[in-house]
Amino acid sequence: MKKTLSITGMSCQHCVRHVTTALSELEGVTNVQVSLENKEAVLDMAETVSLDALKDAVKEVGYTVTDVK
Ligand SMILES: [Cu+2]
Repeated sequence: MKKTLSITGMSCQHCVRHVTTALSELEGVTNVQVSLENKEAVLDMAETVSLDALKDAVKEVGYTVTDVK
């Protein structure tokens, strides 16, 4: 299942790396692609992954998910 997360707070490639790592570490999440320009993360996830888990992982490293599509 492909998801696109809109994320606020990312300002440089360090931020991109933090978010990429945080999301990639979640069980069932793969192919994480974070774009600084588009302020979003695109990823594949298993149906067992909850949207809250995605949001919490991003929040824990200091950024905010504003939308999930
Ligand atoms: Cu940064």
